[in-house]
Amino acid sequence: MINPSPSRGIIFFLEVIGVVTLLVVLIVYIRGSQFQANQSQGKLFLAGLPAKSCPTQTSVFFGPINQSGQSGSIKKTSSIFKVNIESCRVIDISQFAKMTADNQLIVKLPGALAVKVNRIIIKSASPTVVVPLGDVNDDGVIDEPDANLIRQKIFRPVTNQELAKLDFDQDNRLSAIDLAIVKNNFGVGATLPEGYSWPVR
Ligand SMILES: [Ca+2]
Ligand SMILES: [Ca+2]
Repeated sequence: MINPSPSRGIIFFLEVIGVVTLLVVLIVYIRGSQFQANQSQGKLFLAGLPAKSCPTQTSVFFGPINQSGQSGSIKKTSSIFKVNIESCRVIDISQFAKMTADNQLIVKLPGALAVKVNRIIIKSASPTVVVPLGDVNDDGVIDEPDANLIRQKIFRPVTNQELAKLDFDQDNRLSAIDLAIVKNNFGVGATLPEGYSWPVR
């Protein structure tokens, strides 16, 4: 007669090991998530930038959604902030944390379209916005005129001032990659409320 007790004991032991392992994995995962959330608190991450691109400063608009005349309490110039970019990709937005449903946050990098950042993005674990580069002429749209400005200068000597405006991948030369970045980002970005204008590069 076979005694089933040893095999049942082994199975029970394996089940306990399995449960403990699962608990450990879950605890590590939850602690990792909390750590990531804490690390991201008050930070906004920039995506969609070329590898060598390292913007150092951005313009941030923070103000009421409706600016059509009744919002006299906020002066226009006080609603646009210059914010430094940390590690080429991170913006500290903790000063705008008290964002309500009546406010909006818009981020604009030089040469890029403005990006609206809604409250859902800000409250996520790793708030991230994609930055559409390519607005050469700073008119709030990335389209053929921007691409043509690069075509006119490509393969020709350019001044440092022109390079600062046209070299989107920041490899210190004007190439087909800069043109491709513009063409890939054809589209319309977020605009400022009426009466505002972004600082021109
Ligand atoms: Ca443009
Ligand atoms: Ca380039």
